[in-house]
Amino acid sequence: MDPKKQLEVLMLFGYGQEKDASLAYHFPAYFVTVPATTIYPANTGILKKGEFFSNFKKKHTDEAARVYNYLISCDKFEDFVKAASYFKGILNEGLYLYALSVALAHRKDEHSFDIPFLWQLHPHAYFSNSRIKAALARLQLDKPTVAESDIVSTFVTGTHRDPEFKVSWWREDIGLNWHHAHWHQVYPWAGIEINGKLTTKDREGELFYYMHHQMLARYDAERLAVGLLRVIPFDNWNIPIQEGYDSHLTNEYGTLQYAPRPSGMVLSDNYTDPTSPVTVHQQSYNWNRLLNAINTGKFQKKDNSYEDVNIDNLGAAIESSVSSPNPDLYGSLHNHGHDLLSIITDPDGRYKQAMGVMGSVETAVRDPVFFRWHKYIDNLFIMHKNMLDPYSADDLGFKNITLEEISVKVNDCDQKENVLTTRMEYLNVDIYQSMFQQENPQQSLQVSVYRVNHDEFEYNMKVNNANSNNVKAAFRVFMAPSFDEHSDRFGLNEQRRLFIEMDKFVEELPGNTTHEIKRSSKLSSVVKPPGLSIKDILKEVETKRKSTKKNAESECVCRRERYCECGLPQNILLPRGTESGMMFDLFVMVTDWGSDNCTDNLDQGTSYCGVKNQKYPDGRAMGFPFDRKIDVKFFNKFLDTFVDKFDNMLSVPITIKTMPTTKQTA
Ligand code: CUO
Repeated sequence: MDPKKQLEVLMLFGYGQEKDASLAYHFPAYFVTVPATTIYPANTGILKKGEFFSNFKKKHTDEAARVYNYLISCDKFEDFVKAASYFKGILNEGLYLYALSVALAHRKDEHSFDIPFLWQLHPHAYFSNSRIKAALARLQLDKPTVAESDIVSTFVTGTHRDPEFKVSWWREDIGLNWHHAHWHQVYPWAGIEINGKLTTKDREGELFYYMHHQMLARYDAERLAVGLLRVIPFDNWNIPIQEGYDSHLTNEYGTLQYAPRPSGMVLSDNYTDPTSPVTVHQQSYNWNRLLNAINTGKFQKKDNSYEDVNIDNLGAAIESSVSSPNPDLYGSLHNHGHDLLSIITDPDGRYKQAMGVMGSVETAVRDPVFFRWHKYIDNLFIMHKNMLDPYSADDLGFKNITLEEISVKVNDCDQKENVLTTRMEYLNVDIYQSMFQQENPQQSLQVSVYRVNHDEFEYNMKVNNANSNNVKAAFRVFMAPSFDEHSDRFGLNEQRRLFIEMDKFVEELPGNTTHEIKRSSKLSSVVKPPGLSIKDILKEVETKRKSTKKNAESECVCRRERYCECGLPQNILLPRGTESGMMFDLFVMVTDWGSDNCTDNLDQGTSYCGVKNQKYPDGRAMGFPFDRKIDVKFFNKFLDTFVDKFDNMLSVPITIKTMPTTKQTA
């Protein structure tokens, strides 16, 4: 890390605001006022400050893409900082934050930079204005700690009259929302410009399917635990949507409220911009064309040639990203769905209402309709997957490798083997140094968050390699609820869709031996490292500045060389379960990492974000082996009969118990 550059990056996010004289020596003069020059892209600064930026409106994202692609193209860091400072002055706040984040995720600087928690940069997308105001008021009284009344007001978005409120704590988890927003910054559908062409990244369309598919699987596990039905896809657009939602969020000035979405609304055409309306009919046409492509296995291209449908180009077409095989024909089904749902209460803008949370990747996950919309989208991917041949015995097996035992155990606890424990907890987070407030590094502004967490646990596995040589093996760890809404055991081809990826890691297995593996839950490939606040980053900057140059060089192992702010937050790794204990099937499969044809770089967060500027680090289909129908010749209705057929797989029933206690975490 170069401390000077890291500090400049923090400044671009708003830290400093040229007000802290003690830090002034760090700041180049060009931070103060940056004049426009003819080299900066035109058509920027169109979306006015104070308005809501939507990731699903083409005009907004096109403007953002002009900015981030310019920022990525600045070879010299100093030019990047100058340009970003200029844009900070003229752009809409949300658009600037998104464009700067995308640029930093894709620039090829010598070292990557630490980016603070998104809720610290943009707290209004995570906390209601009234909670932020209450915290500020406490600060002025010199009582920065969280008051009991504030903890209670964590539950402001609903009541138990609404069944969906039973799982609002999960949808509103700030780490989950951060994960979703960050994923879309790393994979922006408007594309990254390479050699003058807008492109998407390796397997971006497939990852669009898979990352959202996994969110659905996790959400369904939470719903089953509280007695709700699994998500019903939003596929009849002409009937009222029963599940309403009010986020209680506003813009950063508290002047515009994200529009609440009352129960019983019906989708209407979006005529807020009559020059480019988004209509429900058009969505139906696009849906039909996509169905036709899936059923025939062919996309029709612009020049009337055909391209075979695969999961990656299907993801690009449905989202739709710049890699869509034919955007004129297949439209923008997913993005327009978000858009229509976000303006459902004021579809032609006659009341000048702001959009609802479905319009932004930072907030969309909060709304129950997000999951209904994405289940509908997921169904299209499943239709395609269901048309593929099931995996063969060769695909599924691993010769001479026998998985002999698997189990899980909570660390440092008397809990029995194969019983995992979760609990709800309160966490105080500091949102003081945000983009929109003046700051004093000595102070903190605490807001209490109510969230699930689990006791750390360990996987224990025993695997035999009967080959004479060493073998590199991938361990694919999944779990899924064992019983459906009626307490009937899930059949495998239904349960398939509910398997949650828990971890994926590579081990070298010595020849002719039985190998014991212990793997900590903390290392999971689906979670991100804990993340850093602005204060944490400043502390690192200060340490680096004080260290000798030699030390600074040797210490320069940058934690963001990968996309390591990607992935689920640690606290959400395990489904919450129930007080009496919810049954899950833990499944582990060992595959040949040699033929999986990948790098060994399976680190935290890689399952959902890949590795920066490299190919996705797993050659198998995402979700393998559950992404395709399982051939009936390999099983007799249930998972255990499938596992019995293959030595390289095992499953074991486990229980997840949620403990009745809550605890305060600093
Ligand atoms: Cu992530 Cu719909 O794509 O929100």
